[in-house]
Amino acid sequence: MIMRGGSSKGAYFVADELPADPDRRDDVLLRIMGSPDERQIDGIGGAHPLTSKVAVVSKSERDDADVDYLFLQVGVEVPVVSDRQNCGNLLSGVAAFAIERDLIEVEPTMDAAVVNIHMINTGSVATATIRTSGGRPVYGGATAISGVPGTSARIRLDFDDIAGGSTGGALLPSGSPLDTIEGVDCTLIDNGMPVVVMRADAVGVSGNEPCEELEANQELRAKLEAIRMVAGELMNLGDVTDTTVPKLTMVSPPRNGGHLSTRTFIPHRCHEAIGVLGAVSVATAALIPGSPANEVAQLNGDNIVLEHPSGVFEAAVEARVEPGSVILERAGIVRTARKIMDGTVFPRDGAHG
Ligand code: NQM
Repeated sequence: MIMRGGSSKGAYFVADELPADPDRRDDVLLRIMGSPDERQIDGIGGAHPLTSKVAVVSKSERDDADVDYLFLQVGVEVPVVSDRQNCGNLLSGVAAFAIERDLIEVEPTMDAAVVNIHMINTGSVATATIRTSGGRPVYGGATAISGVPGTSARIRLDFDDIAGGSTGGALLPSGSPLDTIEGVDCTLIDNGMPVVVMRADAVGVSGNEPCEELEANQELRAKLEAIRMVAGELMNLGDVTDTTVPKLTMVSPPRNGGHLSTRTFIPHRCHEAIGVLGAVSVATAALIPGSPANEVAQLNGDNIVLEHPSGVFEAAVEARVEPGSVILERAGIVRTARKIMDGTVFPRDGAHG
């Protein structure tokens, strides 16, 4: 099934429809998406990291989860399928997909389903609350999210205990709220997604530029990549040359009624908006005194509105900030998702390399 999940789009599979062996599975996925090819012309990928994504879903054996969700990022121009990052946008479609495929049952009389989703990539559990009718998902509704035209049914995602999921367990994997890399002050944070957060003016931009302008700025990109390489080591991610984490977010004061302005590289293309868990991590950084995000943010309350290139993203982060520590209580966000098509995909023949 092809679904839009939040502001991304991907192919959703029931796990046992794919080869169990990860190498064979990845080979099939590359041939399904049409990778490697900058246009993904011979497959169903959308020629951008945000539309070259896969969700693999199955019933969960865990007591605290209904379904397991594995996220796979399929390279566009490189023949690489990576499970090194999670994706909160595709996560938005997982509950509806699980109901569509009868992996979970919903009482026909209920108008909502609460689905606990074990996120295999990071080992933590998210709770999705989605609208249902007659035991099936409802996609139509009045909720708008930036980066997606029109409105759809509201999906609430709540996260508990997601800090350090990719980086060894700590919210601040380097042990400090502030590291200086290549002369730039950064907060290295993982509250669901490993992100390097830095001030836009510290890398020579205003932070208000459109994505195309930032992507065309070779000096900026070289600087960001140099920072990312060092940050990867400090964040316990090792050599990150070929991985999609950590992400890089440049922050600046808000300009459009939000609390903080953002521009994010994921990590080589500029995000048209901001990732879900990426946003939760950046919003959390904004709460930490001494972090570059906290310096430029104009906060009031638990709900943090991040401005991004196509609008705003609101994250509710409940945390207790005490001298020397940040105790996270819960994070929640609102998304939408939609079933686009359901059918049979024909992987192209032959080797992908
Ligand atoms: O951060 C893009 C997206 C994402 C990831 C990326 C995401 C998240 O927008 O949870 O959703 O950062 O690669 O789909």
